[in-house]
Amino acid sequence: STYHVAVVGATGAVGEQMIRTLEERNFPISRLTLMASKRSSGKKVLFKGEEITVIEAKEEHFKDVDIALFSAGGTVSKSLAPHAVKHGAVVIDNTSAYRMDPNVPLVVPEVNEQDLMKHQGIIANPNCSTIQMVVALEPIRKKFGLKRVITSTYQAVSGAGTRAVDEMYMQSKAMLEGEKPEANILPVKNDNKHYPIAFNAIPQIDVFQDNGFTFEEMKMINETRKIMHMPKLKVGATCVRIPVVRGHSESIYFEIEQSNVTAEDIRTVLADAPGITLVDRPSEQLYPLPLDATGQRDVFVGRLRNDLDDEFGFHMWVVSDNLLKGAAWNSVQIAESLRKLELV
Ligand code: A2P
Ligand code: 11C
Repeated sequence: STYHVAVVGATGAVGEQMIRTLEERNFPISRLTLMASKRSSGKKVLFKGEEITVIEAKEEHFKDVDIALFSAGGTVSKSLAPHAVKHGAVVIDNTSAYRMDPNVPLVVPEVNEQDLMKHQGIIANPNCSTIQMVVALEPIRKKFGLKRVITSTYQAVSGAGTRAVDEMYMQSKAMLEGEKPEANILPVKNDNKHYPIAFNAIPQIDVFQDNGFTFEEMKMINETRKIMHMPKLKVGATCVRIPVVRGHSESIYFEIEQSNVTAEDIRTVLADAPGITLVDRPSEQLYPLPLDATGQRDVFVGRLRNDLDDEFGFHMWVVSDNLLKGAAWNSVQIAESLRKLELV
Protein backbone atom coordinates (compact mmCIF):
# COMPACT_ATOMS: atom_id res chain seq x y z
CA SER A 1 0.00 0.00 0.00
CA THR A 2 0.91 3.67 -0.24
CA TYR A 3 0.54 6.36 2.38
CA HIS A 4 -0.50 9.95 2.90
CA VAL A 5 2.53 11.31 4.76
CA ALA A 6 2.72 14.70 6.50
CA VAL A 7 5.90 16.49 7.56
CA VAL A 8 5.37 19.13 10.26
CA GLY A 9 8.31 21.54 10.43
CA ALA A 10 9.02 20.92 6.73
CA THR A 11 11.08 24.10 6.33
CA GLY A 12 13.44 23.37 9.23
CA ALA A 13 16.89 21.79 9.28
CA VAL A 14 15.45 18.37 10.16
CA GLY A 15 12.22 18.70 8.13
CA GLU A 16 14.20 19.36 4.98
CA GLN A 17 16.23 16.19 5.57
CA MET A 18 13.04 14.23 6.26
CA ILE A 19 11.74 15.16 2.81
CA ARG A 20 15.07 14.25 1.16
CA THR A 21 15.23 10.94 3.06
CA LEU A 22 11.65 9.95 2.11
CA GLU A 23 12.66 10.65 -1.48
CA GLU A 24 15.95 8.73 -1.31
CA ARG A 25 14.36 5.71 0.39
CA ASN A 26 11.55 5.74 -2.12
CA PHE A 27 9.02 5.49 0.71
CA PRO A 28 5.64 4.57 -0.83
CA ILE A 29 3.85 7.93 -0.69
CA SER A 30 0.50 8.60 -2.35
CA ARG A 31 0.39 12.17 -1.06
CA LEU A 32 2.83 14.40 0.83
CA THR A 33 1.53 17.27 2.96
CA LEU A 34 4.12 19.79 4.12
CA MET A 35 3.40 21.99 7.12
CA ALA A 36 5.31 24.71 8.96
CA SER A 37 4.50 27.99 10.71
CA LYS A 38 2.30 30.65 9.15
CA ARG A 39 5.48 32.47 8.02
CA SER A 40 6.27 29.70 5.53
CA SER A 41 2.77 29.23 4.18
CA GLY A 42 2.92 29.39 0.37
CA LYS A 43 6.59 28.39 0.10
CA LYS A 44 7.28 25.76 -2.56
CA VAL A 45 9.34 22.63 -1.97
CA LEU A 46 10.39 20.05 -4.58
CA PHE A 47 9.59 16.39 -3.93
CA LYS A 48 10.43 13.89 -6.68
CA GLY A 49 10.36 16.69 -9.22
CA GLU A 50 6.93 17.89 -8.11
CA GLU A 51 6.33 21.26 -6.41
CA ILE A 52 4.51 21.02 -3.09
CA THR A 53 3.15 24.14 -1.38
CA VAL A 54 3.83 24.43 2.34
CA ILE A 55 0.73 25.08 4.47
CA GLU A 56 0.32 26.30 8.02
CA ALA A 57 0.23 23.46 10.55
CA LYS A 58 -3.37 23.15 11.76
CA GLU A 59 -5.53 20.45 13.29
CA GLU A 60 -7.81 20.05 10.25
CA HIS A 61 -4.90 19.33 7.93
CA PHE A 62 -4.39 15.90 9.53
CA LYS A 63 -7.59 14.44 8.10
CA ASP A 64 -6.65 11.39 5.96
CA VAL A 65 -2.99 11.53 7.02
CA ASP A 66 -1.58 8.02 7.66
CA ILE A 67 1.88 8.92 8.96
CA ALA A 68 2.86 12.31 10.42
CA LEU A 69 6.52 13.17 11.01
CA PHE A 70 6.81 16.03 13.52
CA SER A 71 9.90 18.22 13.91
CA ALA A 72 8.67 21.72 14.70
CA GLY A 73 9.52 21.90 18.39
CA GLY A 74 7.93 20.43 21.49
CA THR A 75 5.14 22.99 21.76
CA VAL A 76 3.83 22.25 18.27
CA SER A 77 3.97 18.48 18.96
CA LYS A 78 2.13 18.88 22.27
CA SER A 79 -0.66 20.86 20.65
CA LEU A 80 -1.05 19.03 17.30
CA ALA A 81 0.15 15.41 17.70
CA PRO A 82 -2.92 14.31 19.71
CA HIS A 83 -5.19 15.72 16.98
CA ALA A 84 -3.25 13.90 14.30
CA VAL A 85 -3.72 10.65 16.25
CA LYS A 86 -7.43 11.37 16.71
CA HIS A 87 -7.70 11.67 12.93
CA GLY A 88 -6.12 8.21 12.60
CA ALA A 89 -2.51 9.07 11.88
CA VAL A 90 0.53 7.43 13.43
CA VAL A 91 2.79 10.21 14.71
CA ILE A 92 6.58 9.91 14.69
CA ASP A 93 7.67 12.78 16.89
CA ASN A 94 11.22 14.11 16.74
CA THR A 95 10.86 16.46 19.75
CA SER A 96 11.37 15.76 23.44
CA ALA A 97 7.64 16.30 24.17
CA TYR A 98 6.67 12.62 24.61
CA ARG A 99 9.95 10.73 24.90
CA MET A 100 9.76 9.86 28.58
CA ASP A 101 5.99 9.16 28.54
CA PRO A 102 5.64 5.49 29.61
CA ASN A 103 2.89 5.00 26.99
CA VAL A 104 5.11 6.21 24.16
CA PRO A 105 7.75 3.92 22.64
CA LEU A 106 11.13 5.64 22.20
CA VAL A 107 12.68 3.83 19.28
CA VAL A 108 15.98 3.28 17.52
CA PRO A 109 15.22 0.40 15.13
CA GLU A 110 18.67 -1.22 15.48
CA VAL A 111 18.11 -1.41 19.25
CA ASN A 112 14.43 -1.76 20.20
CA GLU A 113 12.31 -2.05 17.06
CA GLN A 114 9.93 -4.43 18.87
CA ASP A 115 8.84 -1.63 21.22
CA LEU A 116 6.82 -0.31 18.26
CA MET A 117 4.35 -3.16 18.79
CA LYS A 118 3.02 -1.37 21.89
CA HIS A 119 2.44 2.02 20.31
CA GLN A 120 -0.79 3.93 20.96
CA GLY A 121 -0.51 6.43 18.13
CA ILE A 122 2.59 8.39 19.06
CA ILE A 123 6.15 7.10 18.67
CA ALA A 124 9.05 9.23 19.87
CA ASN A 125 12.31 9.67 18.01
CA PRO A 126 15.15 10.07 20.54
CA ASN A 127 17.57 12.97 20.82
CA CYS A 128 20.33 12.90 18.18
CA SER A 129 23.24 12.47 20.57
CA THR A 130 21.44 9.58 22.30
CA ILE A 131 20.66 7.74 19.06
CA GLN A 132 24.22 7.41 17.79
CA MET A 133 25.44 6.36 21.23
CA VAL A 134 22.92 3.53 21.68
CA VAL A 135 23.50 2.24 18.13
CA ALA A 136 27.17 1.76 19.08
CA LEU A 137 26.52 0.43 22.61
CA GLU A 138 23.76 -2.10 21.89
CA PRO A 139 25.87 -4.71 20.04
CA ILE A 140 28.49 -4.38 22.79
CA ARG A 141 25.84 -4.88 25.50
CA LYS A 142 24.40 -7.91 23.72
CA LYS A 143 27.73 -9.69 23.43
CA PHE A 144 29.72 -8.57 26.49
CA GLY A 145 27.22 -6.97 28.92
CA LEU A 146 27.32 -3.31 29.91
CA LYS A 147 27.93 -1.82 33.36
CA ARG A 148 28.63 1.86 32.89
CA VAL A 149 28.88 4.61 30.28
CA ILE A 150 30.56 8.03 30.47
CA THR A 151 30.44 10.33 27.46
CA SER A 152 31.63 13.76 26.40
CA THR A 153 30.07 15.11 23.24
CA TYR A 154 31.23 17.49 20.53
CA GLN A 155 27.96 18.58 18.96
CA ALA A 156 27.30 20.34 15.66
CA VAL A 157 25.50 23.68 15.45
CA SER A 158 22.77 22.36 13.12
CA GLY A 159 21.38 20.56 16.19
CA ALA A 160 20.19 23.99 17.29
CA GLY A 161 18.47 24.72 13.96
CA THR A 162 19.15 26.59 10.74
CA ARG A 163 19.27 29.99 12.40
CA ALA A 164 22.09 28.89 14.69
CA VAL A 165 24.10 27.77 11.65
CA ASP A 166 23.54 31.14 9.96
CA GLU A 167 24.68 32.87 13.12
CA MET A 168 27.90 30.82 13.22
CA TYR A 169 28.71 31.78 9.61
CA MET A 170 28.17 35.48 10.40
CA GLN A 171 30.27 35.29 13.55
CA SER A 172 33.09 33.53 11.68
CA LYS A 173 33.12 36.22 9.01
CA ALA A 174 33.02 38.99 11.63
CA MET A 175 35.92 37.50 13.55
CA LEU A 176 38.07 37.00 10.45
CA GLU A 177 37.47 40.65 9.65
CA GLY A 178 38.52 41.65 13.16
CA GLU A 179 35.02 42.64 14.26
CA LYS A 180 33.16 41.68 17.41
CA PRO A 181 30.85 38.71 16.75
CA GLU A 182 27.18 39.06 17.62
CA ALA A 183 25.56 36.20 19.56
CA ASN A 184 21.78 35.88 19.87
CA ILE A 185 20.96 32.18 19.78
CA LEU A 186 23.51 29.80 21.29
CA PRO A 187 23.89 28.21 23.73
CA VAL A 188 20.10 28.33 24.21
CA LYS A 189 17.69 30.70 22.50
CA ASN A 190 15.61 31.36 25.63
CA ASP A 191 18.35 31.43 28.25
CA ASN A 192 19.73 34.72 29.61
CA LYS A 193 23.22 34.84 28.10
CA HIS A 194 24.49 34.20 24.60
CA TYR A 195 28.05 33.38 23.52
CA PRO A 196 29.59 33.18 20.05
CA ILE A 197 30.11 29.63 18.81
CA ALA A 198 32.60 30.60 16.06
CA PHE A 199 36.14 29.65 17.16
CA ASN A 200 34.69 28.53 20.50
CA ALA A 201 33.44 25.52 22.50
CA ILE A 202 30.38 25.93 24.74
CA PRO A 203 29.76 23.40 27.55
CA GLN A 204 26.02 24.08 27.62
CA ILE A 205 23.41 22.48 25.36
CA ASP A 206 19.86 23.26 26.48
CA VAL A 207 19.04 24.63 29.93
CA PHE A 208 20.52 23.65 33.31
CA GLN A 209 18.64 21.39 35.73
CA ASP A 210 18.85 21.65 39.53
CA ASN A 211 21.33 18.73 39.64
CA GLY A 212 23.95 20.67 37.65
CA PHE A 213 23.42 18.69 34.44
CA THR A 214 21.92 20.30 31.34
CA PHE A 215 18.69 19.04 29.82
CA GLU A 216 20.67 17.63 26.84
CA GLU A 217 22.84 15.64 29.26
CA MET A 218 19.75 14.36 31.10
CA LYS A 219 18.21 13.35 27.76
CA MET A 220 21.29 11.23 27.02
CA ILE A 221 21.05 9.61 30.45
CA ASN A 222 17.29 8.98 30.66
CA GLU A 223 16.68 8.12 27.01
CA THR A 224 19.59 5.64 26.92
CA ARG A 225 18.14 3.79 29.91
CA LYS A 226 14.67 3.68 28.33
CA ILE A 227 15.78 2.58 24.83
CA MET A 228 18.17 -0.09 26.11
CA HIS A 229 15.66 -1.29 28.75
CA MET A 230 18.32 -0.77 31.44
CA PRO A 231 16.65 1.54 33.98
CA LYS A 232 19.62 1.22 36.34
CA LEU A 233 22.45 1.63 33.81
CA LYS A 234 25.11 4.04 35.12
CA VAL A 235 25.38 6.86 32.57
CA GLY A 236 27.21 10.19 32.80
CA ALA A 237 27.37 12.89 30.12
CA THR A 238 28.96 16.25 29.38
CA CYS A 239 27.52 17.88 26.25
CA VAL A 240 29.53 20.51 24.40
CA ARG A 241 28.71 22.58 21.32
CA ILE A 242 31.58 23.03 18.85
CA PRO A 243 31.78 25.05 15.60
CA VAL A 244 30.94 22.17 13.25
CA VAL A 245 27.93 22.48 10.92
CA ARG A 246 26.82 18.87 10.74
CA GLY A 247 27.78 15.66 12.57
CA HIS A 248 27.86 15.07 16.33
CA SER A 249 31.01 13.41 17.75
CA GLU A 250 31.19 11.56 21.05
CA SER A 251 34.02 10.28 23.17
CA ILE A 252 32.49 7.30 24.99
CA TYR A 253 34.03 5.40 27.90
CA PHE A 254 32.19 2.19 28.77
CA GLU A 255 32.66 -0.76 31.10
CA ILE A 256 31.56 -4.25 30.15
CA GLU A 257 30.69 -7.24 32.34
CA GLN A 258 32.72 -9.98 30.65
CA SER A 259 36.44 -10.40 31.38
CA ASN A 260 39.28 -11.18 28.95
CA VAL A 261 37.76 -9.16 26.12
CA THR A 262 40.07 -7.27 23.75
CA ALA A 263 39.45 -4.14 21.70
CA GLU A 264 39.75 -6.40 18.65
CA ASP A 265 36.87 -8.59 19.97
CA ILE A 266 34.72 -5.46 20.23
CA ARG A 267 35.77 -4.30 16.74
CA THR A 268 34.71 -7.66 15.32
CA VAL A 269 31.25 -7.32 16.87
CA LEU A 270 30.83 -3.70 15.72
CA ALA A 271 31.97 -4.48 12.18
CA ASP A 272 28.94 -6.77 11.73
CA ALA A 273 26.44 -4.66 13.65
CA PRO A 274 23.50 -2.98 11.86
CA GLY A 275 23.78 0.71 11.07
CA ILE A 276 27.48 0.91 11.96
CA THR A 277 30.53 1.57 9.80
CA LEU A 278 33.77 0.80 11.57
CA VAL A 279 36.55 3.27 10.70
CA ASP A 280 39.39 2.29 12.98
CA ARG A 281 42.85 2.06 11.43
CA PRO A 282 45.10 4.33 13.53
CA SER A 283 48.23 3.20 11.65
CA GLU A 284 46.71 4.84 8.56
CA GLN A 285 45.24 7.75 10.57
CA LEU A 286 41.74 6.55 9.78
CA TYR A 287 39.01 7.43 12.26
CA PRO A 288 35.47 8.88 12.05
CA LEU A 289 35.17 12.59 11.19
CA PRO A 290 32.03 14.77 11.07
CA LEU A 291 32.91 16.02 7.57
CA ASP A 292 32.99 12.42 6.32
CA ALA A 293 29.76 11.52 8.15
CA THR A 294 27.81 14.44 6.67
CA GLY A 295 25.08 13.16 4.35
CA GLN A 296 25.60 9.53 5.45
CA ARG A 297 22.98 7.47 7.26
CA ASP A 298 25.35 5.26 9.29
CA VAL A 299 26.93 5.69 12.70
CA PHE A 300 30.74 5.69 12.40
CA VAL A 301 32.84 4.13 15.16
CA GLY A 302 36.60 4.18 15.70
CA ARG A 303 39.46 4.80 18.16
CA LEU A 304 38.49 1.63 20.03
CA ARG A 305 40.97 0.85 22.79
CA ASN A 306 41.20 -0.86 26.15
CA ASP A 307 41.53 1.41 29.17
CA LEU A 308 45.04 1.22 30.62
CA ASP A 309 43.89 0.81 34.23
CA ASP A 310 40.57 -1.02 34.11
CA GLU A 311 40.37 -4.39 32.38
CA PHE A 312 36.60 -3.90 31.84
CA GLY A 313 36.91 -0.32 30.54
CA PHE A 314 37.12 0.77 26.89
CA HIS A 315 37.17 4.05 24.97
CA MET A 316 35.69 4.80 21.56
CA TRP A 317 34.86 7.73 19.23
CA VAL A 318 31.41 7.77 17.65
CA VAL A 319 30.34 10.16 14.88
CA SER A 320 27.07 10.49 12.98
CA ASP A 321 25.11 13.05 10.98
CA ASN A 322 22.82 14.56 13.63
CA LEU A 323 20.25 15.56 11.01
CA LEU A 324 20.11 12.03 9.49
CA LYS A 325 20.54 9.11 11.92
CA GLY A 326 20.09 11.62 14.74
CA ALA A 327 16.75 12.83 13.38
CA ALA A 328 15.33 12.51 9.85
CA TRP A 329 16.70 9.08 8.95
CA ASN A 330 15.81 7.51 12.29
CA SER A 331 12.24 8.87 11.87
CA VAL A 332 11.90 7.50 8.33
CA GLN A 333 13.48 4.24 9.49
CA ILE A 334 10.76 4.00 12.18
CA ALA A 335 8.18 4.47 9.41
CA GLU A 336 9.86 1.65 7.44
CA SER A 337 9.80 -0.56 10.57
CA LEU A 338 6.08 0.18 11.06
CA ARG A 339 5.44 -1.09 7.54
CA LYS A 340 7.60 -4.17 8.07
CA LEU A 341 5.74 -5.01 11.30
CA GLU A 342 2.41 -4.31 9.55
CA LEU A 343 1.55 -1.57 12.03
CA VAL A 344 0.54 0.94 9.32
P1 A2P B 1 9.10 28.11 9.86
O1 A2P B 1 10.23 27.89 8.91
O2 A2P B 1 7.86 28.54 9.18
O3 A2P B 1 9.46 28.95 11.05
P2 A2P B 1 14.61 24.77 12.77
O4 A2P B 1 14.73 23.83 13.94
O5 A2P B 1 15.57 24.47 11.68
O6 A2P B 1 14.65 26.21 13.20
O7 A2P B 1 13.12 24.52 12.16
C1 A2P B 1 11.95 24.58 12.91
C2 A2P B 1 10.76 24.13 12.07
O8 A2P B 1 9.57 24.21 12.86
C3 A2P B 1 10.50 25.03 10.87
O9 A2P B 1 9.96 24.27 9.81
C4 A2P B 1 9.48 26.01 11.42
O10 A2P B 1 8.69 26.65 10.44
C5 A2P B 1 8.64 25.06 12.25
N1 A2P B 1 7.85 25.80 13.24
C6 A2P B 1 8.27 26.66 14.18
N2 A2P B 1 7.24 27.16 14.91
C7 A2P B 1 6.12 26.58 14.40
C8 A2P B 1 4.72 26.69 14.70
N3 A2P B 1 4.27 27.46 15.69
N4 A2P B 1 3.86 25.96 13.95
C9 A2P B 1 4.30 25.16 12.97
N5 A2P B 1 5.61 25.03 12.63
C10 A2P B 1 6.50 25.73 13.33
C1 11C C 1 21.24 19.67 19.83
N1 11C C 1 20.52 17.46 20.51
O1 11C C 1 22.21 19.19 19.24
C2 11C C 1 20.09 18.80 20.26
C3 11C C 1 19.03 18.94 19.21
O2 11C C 1 15.69 16.89 21.80
O3 11C C 1 15.50 16.62 19.68
C4 11C C 1 17.88 17.96 19.34
C5 11C C 1 16.92 18.34 20.42
C6 11C C 1 15.97 17.21 20.63
O4 11C C 1 21.12 20.87 20.08
